Amino acid sequence: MTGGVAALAGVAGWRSLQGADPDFRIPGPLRAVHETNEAIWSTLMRDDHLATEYPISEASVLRVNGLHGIRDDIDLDTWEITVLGPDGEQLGTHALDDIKALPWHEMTIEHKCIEGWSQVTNWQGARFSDFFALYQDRLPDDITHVFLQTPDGEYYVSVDMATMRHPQTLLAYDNFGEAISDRNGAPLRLATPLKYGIKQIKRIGSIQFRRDQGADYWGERGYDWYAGL
Ligand SMILES: Nc1nc2c(c(=O)[nH]1)N[C@H]1C(S)=C(S)[C@@H](COP(=O)(O)O)O[C@H]1N2
Ligand SMILES: [Mo]
Repeated sequence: MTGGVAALAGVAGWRSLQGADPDFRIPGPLRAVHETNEAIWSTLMRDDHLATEYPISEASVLRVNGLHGIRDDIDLDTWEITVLGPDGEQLGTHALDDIKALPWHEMTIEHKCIEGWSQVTNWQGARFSDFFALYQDRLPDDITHVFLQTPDGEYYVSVDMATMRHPQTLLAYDNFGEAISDRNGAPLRLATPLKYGIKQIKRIGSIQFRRDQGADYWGERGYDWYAGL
């Protein structure tokens, strides 16, 4: 009896998902759950709340997972990132040395993938907040999100500004004192223990400061947009 009711509820639930008006290509009811998560987690997350860090002896080079936007060879000598403002205007470009000129930070954190695995790993690079400071004066004060894309545009993420400005959100170029490998995201990737792996884009090609959420590769494919930890 209970099973039968549950099964019926399941069918009804599925029908209502199918019939729902898709916005951002996610059925409405699912999106509502995601938005509730976002409200809860963004309230819990504070600048002074730091994710756990681990001794480096417990860490290992991250297993490679996800090759969207990084299958082609990359010429590390000519790579640069393009920085865009909210209306798509180009604000600047940077070679890796510009990022390396920012204060160096290191963290040994747990990387969590929504596929159900996690691994303690080490990242070294610049805080995104220090990078943002290079542009803050030239940006309107209503920037709410950052949109990052691979050079070929195949993989892209958007992340809320509170996460991007958190001290444990890095533009990472090294791990364990060595350059990040190509398949782990050379020459520059996002690293943060505040989000699942899906947000930690490898091989950043462009960064846009936005007034709205912006596109998100896995968000558009039904995963929780906020992807908070
Ligand atoms: N460009 C790009 N970045 C990406 C992905 C991807 O497919 N392409 N996958 C994401 C996912 S799901 C995870 S778990 C992490 C894995 O990083 P790793 O390969 O260094 O372990 O990268 C993230 N960043
Ligand atoms: Mo992942």
